[in-house]
Amino acid sequence: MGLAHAARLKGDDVVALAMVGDGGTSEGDFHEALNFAAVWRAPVVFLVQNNGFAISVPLAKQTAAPSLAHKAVGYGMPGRLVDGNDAAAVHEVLADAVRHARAGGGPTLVEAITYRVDAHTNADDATRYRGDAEVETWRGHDPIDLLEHELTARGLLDEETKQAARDAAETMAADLRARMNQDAPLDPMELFAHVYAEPTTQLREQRALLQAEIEAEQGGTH
Ligand SMILES: Cc1ncc(C[n+]2csc(CCOP(=O)(O)OP(=O)(O)O)c2C)c(N)n1
Repeated sequence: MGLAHAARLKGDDVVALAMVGDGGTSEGDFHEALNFAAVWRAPVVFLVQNNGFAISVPLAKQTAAPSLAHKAVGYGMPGRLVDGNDAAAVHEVLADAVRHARAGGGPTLVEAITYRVDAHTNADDATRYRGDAEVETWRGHDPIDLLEHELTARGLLDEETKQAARDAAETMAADLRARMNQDAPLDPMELFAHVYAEPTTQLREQRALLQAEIEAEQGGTH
């Protein structure tokens, strides 16, 4: 929201896309951003990826609204609900919202309905809070499979193009992993810099503790 507003003040032709999860819509920042965006008619599109869960918390415990898109009404902006597993539909709705923002119409709230078929992280056991049947149903609605099926049925995708897309994706992923592994190691002591102009007593104590730990480790006593 801030970026979109700043861009407009500077006269830059920018539309910002802000993405948030269903759980994220319960945060105060979400409401403040939507409110300011609508009041200032900022060129921003809010995309809520509603995958049903915030880690283990289901949507019913995040909101009592009929849908997350409904929230747009209260802020005074258009709200759109779209099948998040239908790539063409998502593209259509977002393109519309971007055109609306670019023309000075202000923000749009888009809710894309989807599902998180895997656990939140590898530390999360999703079987504790949902059934297998539900997961299997959604596996059958994989957005990439659906798009592939649709394009193939329309004669717009052949085996060669599919393989080229898979190869390009693999190359991109491998390149990203390689570049991440090349990141220079960070100095852990930097954790304490730039927090306060004058470090607090507590921060100085923590800094000394970490320094001692690092020195002990380097000295081989651990
Ligand atoms: C302010 C804050 N509170 C709590 C967390 C811990 N946390 C990390 S992810 C997450 C759930 C987010 O849910 P959602 O927005 O639906 O995203 P998704 O699970 O789909 O990635 C929480 C509570 C956090 N990162 N920041």
